[in-house]
Amino acid sequence: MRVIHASLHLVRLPLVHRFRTSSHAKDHLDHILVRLTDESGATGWGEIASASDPFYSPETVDTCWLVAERYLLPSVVGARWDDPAEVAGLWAKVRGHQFAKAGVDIAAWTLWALSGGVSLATALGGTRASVVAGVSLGIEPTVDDLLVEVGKHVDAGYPRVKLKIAPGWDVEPVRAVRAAFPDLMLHVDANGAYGESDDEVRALRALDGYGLSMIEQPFAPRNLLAHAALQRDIETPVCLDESIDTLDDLRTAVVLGALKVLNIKVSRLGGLGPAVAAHDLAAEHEIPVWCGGMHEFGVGRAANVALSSLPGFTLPSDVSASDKYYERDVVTPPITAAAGVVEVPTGPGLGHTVDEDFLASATVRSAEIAADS
Ligand code: OSB
Ligand code: MG
Repeated sequence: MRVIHASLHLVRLPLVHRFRTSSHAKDHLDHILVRLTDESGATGWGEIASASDPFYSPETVDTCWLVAERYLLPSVVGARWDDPAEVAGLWAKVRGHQFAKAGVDIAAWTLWALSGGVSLATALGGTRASVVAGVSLGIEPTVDDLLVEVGKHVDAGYPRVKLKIAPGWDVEPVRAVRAAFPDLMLHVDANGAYGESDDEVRALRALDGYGLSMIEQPFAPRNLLAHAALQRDIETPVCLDESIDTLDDLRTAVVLGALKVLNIKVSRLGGLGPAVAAHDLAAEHEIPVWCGGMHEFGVGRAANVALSSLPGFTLPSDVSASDKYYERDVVTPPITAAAGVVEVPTGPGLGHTVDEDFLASATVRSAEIAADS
């Protein structure tokens, strides 16, 4: 396989509902779509799902654009490779910048699957025909507003709800949601907002009494020791998200006892290849995994669905339908869920077509990189 042309498309979509986490609030998102074209004219799409600001990860849309345009795509365009797992080797000297790498990696996988006539899920080793989706709900202005949001998604059939928490917005909303929905599979995600003060650790320990399926990333990303200490004190599994950017991070966290559950995000790990490797390593240690999201547009969302079809993804993934976030998605058909279940496409490649006319109308900026000969 030889990619002879690549393009980047900065695309803006409005969100149907304002999303607030411990660090920020968003009304629209800008993601970068990556298109790779091979010698036969076949195209593979990927998505760089970085946030605009460096609050979840150090990367931003602007750093991703710079790194993809200056380093990643020039190393891929013109190079020969047989397997998408080799593509990361083309940019091996580039440290970090996982989100930027992930977008190009996804495009290479979708192009390869399409050319081989297999679905992306099959190319990755997926075994499930459908995946169970959960929803991630942001911090709401009031507990009553939150209860309305939870009710809406429970009514839509989603079997698992995750709530964003932050110091001061934790025990009270969790108690209210648990009282209203006693049997709901519920978990919380702090995005690293807690410190190790007595008050903040006490609040986290208090959450142990609400039958949560996990507490996700309570402490800062590099603070594995605090996660290990909390996990020793509580029954609820600690799940790591921001702490795990590489397989080395995962190995260290396992040795320290810093997690019982892993959130696998394609973007955070730098692509589908490393995401599959993290799935395999977690399985060796009997750590259940699920696929986290970054409010992906349809391209990244379809890649998350394909990944979630691997056997170790035994917990519901953040792969809710496109319409939870966007009025109109960049792919047709959009990703849909019925009673909280998303079917895994069986057609070649991504299984969804990029709507190029709509994409053009929502594109803010683009760039092209072509092979010299
Ligand atoms: O921590 O999982 C997170 C969105 C932006 C940044 C971080 C996170 C999230 C989500 C979104 O929870 C989940 C989704 O895409 O449905
Ligand atoms: Mg998270």
